[in-house]
Amino acid sequence: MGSDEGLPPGQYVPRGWPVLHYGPVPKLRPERWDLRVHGATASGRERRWTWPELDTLPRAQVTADFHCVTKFTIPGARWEGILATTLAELVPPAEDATHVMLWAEYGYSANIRMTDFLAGTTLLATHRDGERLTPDHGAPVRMVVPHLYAWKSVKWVRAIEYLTADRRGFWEERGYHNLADPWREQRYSYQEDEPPA
Ligand SMILES: Nc1nc2c(c(=O)[nH]1)N[C@H]1C(S)=C(S)[C@@H](COP(=O)(O)O)O[C@H]1N2
Ligand SMILES: [Mo]
Repeated sequence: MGSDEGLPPGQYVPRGWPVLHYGPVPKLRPERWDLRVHGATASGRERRWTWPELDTLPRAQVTADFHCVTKFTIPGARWEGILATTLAELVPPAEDATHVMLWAEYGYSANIRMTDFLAGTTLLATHRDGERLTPDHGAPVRMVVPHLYAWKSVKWVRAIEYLTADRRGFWEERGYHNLADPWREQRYSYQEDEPPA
């Protein structure tokens, strides 16, 4: 293990890039695949992109550490894909949209605040470190929310739902922290009742 300096509390740098998820790796059916932005949109309508259509959206790169709540941190991952802010320009959220639910294949989900979605480093990633994502790391597209614990970085993402009230996602319903800031070690839901440090 290298130096843990500069990492959030309790984190370490592992060898390689671990694969971590609940359930099986979904099988990709490109002809049936789409990505939807729905819920509390400004227009009241949803938008949907097929796989070839998604390829036409403007692309960007984000370099950031990636922190799993099981305590490994991947330092300096170079992600490439479509910024969440780009999606929000294409499909503006309604004025009263405060949160976003990220939905994956098989119903895995994670909730984040609209401010997390619009943070500027949140993206829909297709590549990491210059290589296309492999199926076990979330291909064809995964969310990356680098400033939060990685269970919020939903692999195999299929839908982005704007919400006008917060709702807990898959792990948030099962004992994990609603906000998941690694710098505050917001790991477990029981910490939500603690006074801020
Ligand atoms: N769809 C889906 N996305 C998921 C998960 C999952 O179970 N299902 N696990 C999360 C967790 S807990 C982590 S740490 C990261 C791991 O990403 P990696 O396997 O690319 O390292 O994916 C996140 N995204
Ligand atoms: Mo994780």
